[in-house]
This record gives sequence, C-alpha cells and structure tokens, in this order.
Amino acid sequence: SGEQAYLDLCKTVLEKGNKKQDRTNTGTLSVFGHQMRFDLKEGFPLLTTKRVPFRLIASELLWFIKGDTNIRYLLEHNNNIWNEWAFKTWVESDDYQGPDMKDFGHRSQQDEQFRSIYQQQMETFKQRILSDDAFAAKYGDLGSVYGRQWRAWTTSRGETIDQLMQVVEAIKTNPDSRRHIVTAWNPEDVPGNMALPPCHTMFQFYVADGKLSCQLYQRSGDIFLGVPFNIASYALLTHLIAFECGLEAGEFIHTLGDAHIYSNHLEQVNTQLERTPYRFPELEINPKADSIFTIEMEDLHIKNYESHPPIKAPVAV
Ligand code: DHF
Ligand code: TMP
Repeated sequence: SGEQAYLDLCKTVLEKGNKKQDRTNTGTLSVFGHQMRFDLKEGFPLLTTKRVPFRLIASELLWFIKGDTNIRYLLEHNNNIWNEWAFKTWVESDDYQGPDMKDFGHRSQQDEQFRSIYQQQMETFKQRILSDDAFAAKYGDLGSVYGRQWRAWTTSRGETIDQLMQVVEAIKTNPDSRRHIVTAWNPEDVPGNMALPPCHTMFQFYVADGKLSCQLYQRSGDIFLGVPFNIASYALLTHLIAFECGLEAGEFIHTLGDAHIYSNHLEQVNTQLERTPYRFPELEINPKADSIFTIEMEDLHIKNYESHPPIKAPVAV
C-alpha cells in the first residue's frame, strides 16, 4: 500500500534518527533528507493507520488558495490547527493584560490548573477573532504565510506576484516547462515577519502523458502531526491544479529536509506502527465546480475512508 512509504519513514527515524534538541525544547529524533512517492492513481493518500481529519486539511488548503492569512476563516470552518501561533503573538503583545501565558505550550501539558486558565484565554481569543474586526486584523493575521506568498508575493518594487495563478497558466500553455515552481520561502521575510517560517518551502509541477505530478520540498517535517496533513494537503492541491488544467493527477513526491519525531510522540508512533493499513480512500471533486479559485468545501468529498481510530498528541509550539 502507498501508506507503507509513511510507515517506513517512521521506522527509519526510530531506528536511525539522530537525537537532537530543537527550537521548541521538546527534543526530537531526526534524519536529514528523505523522499516518499505517492501514486495518486492508487487512491487518495489520507493515512488509515490513524484517523486524519480531511475536513481540516481541505479548509486549510482552500484558505491558502484564497490567499487568506487570517485565522478567522479557519475558525469559521471550525478549524483550530493554527490557533496557537496567532495566540502566541497576542499574549506576547502589550495589548494583552490577562494572566501570564509565557511558554503556554509546555505548561498546559504539565500543569492542570494552568491548562484550564489557558483554555479559557484561548476561548476568549477565538471569540474575539470571530466577532471583532479590528482585533482580528491585528491578531488573527499570521503574516507572510503560505496564502500570502502563493497569491500575493510582494516584490522589492512593491508589486505583487500571483504565483499560483501564473503556474496554472504556465501548465496550461507550456506543459513541458521545467519552471513550474511556487516558492514560499522569502529570505527578506524570514524570520521577523511571520508566525512560523514556511515549512513547505517550495513545490514544482511536471506534466507527462496527460498527468500532472507535484514535488514538494519541505524543510522541516513533524512526522507524527504535520506530515500526514502535508501529504494529504499536497495530494489535494495536485488534484485541484490538475482539475483546473484539464489533466489527470499523477504522482505526489514528498521530499523532506529535517524529518523528525518529537520525543513526546514516540508512544503514539509505535501504536500507529502496530496497525495494518487499509486501502486509501478516493477523492471526489464536484465536476460542476468552475474553478479552483472559487471552489468551496461542499465541492470536495472523500469516499470509502476506512481507518483506525485517531491518536492524540501534543503539538510543539
Ligand atoms: N508546529 C509543529 N510543531 N508541528 C506541526 O505539525 C505544526 N503544524 C502546523 C503549525 N505548526 C506546527 C500547521 N499544521 C495539527 C496538524 C497540522 C497543523 C497543526 C496542527 C494538529 O494538531 N493535528 C491534530 C488534531 C487536530 C484537530 O483535530 O484539531 C491531529 O491529531 O492530527
Ligand atoms: P521549525 O520552524 O523550528 O522547523 O518548527 C516548525 C515545526 O512545525 C516543525 O516541527 C515542523 C512542523 N510543521 C510541519 O511538519 N508541517 C507544517 O505544515 C507546518 C506548518 C509545520
């Protein structure tokens, strides 16, 4: 099964990974340089050895495609995956007057009393992002993250470049080009101007036999939490761009730089490795959708998704 590529990555890192300290002070096992290939003809690569919430992956990707960088859109879709990074800017600002939230990521895991205060502050923060426009504009925005870089890259002359629209046009008019690249990594912006410097740094498309393939270079991959999302997200992106260009989806090739398992995910990874994968599900895109630039959640469906239960793990902030 295609899922074996992911399970093999987990095994490799457990067996051969270097023990390293990291920015979040959690500690990881990691390898440098690893590639996985997913043939999209063999099903949609949504992992089955744990439940992976497609709804969250799809709404995050549509958020990028719309060029949005404000978590309000995600919250409106009940998607909480980017909350911590906006919250961090808020609680570190002078405008924040509530209880001390320093190091909330670690403390909320270790201290139950703190956790309930944190959850309360987070809830208040979310409500305010949803209801207060000025607050959302200031604290909901994650800065120059993917949506911005893909759709409105700012040049040194102050113009903007719509990389995604341009790559779609180029695939349609000059499919054999070797320059179908979208980059999110802007050395001018890193690290000051963004919540988190882009992890999926750049991707490239390739057309052969009427099929569109995509390769991603991801500089840093959280194997247990982030990578399953990233695989599904880029597989979905490949399908969507293929749909837009009148092509079939070919392969998704996932190239990782620092591929790591956090020290507090080891038990979860071992649980997952004990499970036997099912067949991958299938993706359905509403054939009546007229463009990926206006496509909505209702146009995307996953069929025949059989999976093992979810496995919870704390995210390193
Ligand atoms: N930081 C770190 N340390 N790892 C990440 O994977 C990561 N990913 C980011 C931002 N910063 C990050 C954006 N993507 C989850 C998945 C992807 C993601 C952020 C968070 C996550 O927590 N997934 C959980 C459940 C999510 C839910 O149900 O709300 C999971 O079990 O997959
Ligand atoms: P870093 O900026 O220090 O590399 O930390 C980023 C962490 O987030 C790292 O563990 C990788 C993880 N990550 C993913 O795996 N996938 C993603 O899509 C994002 C945004 C982050």
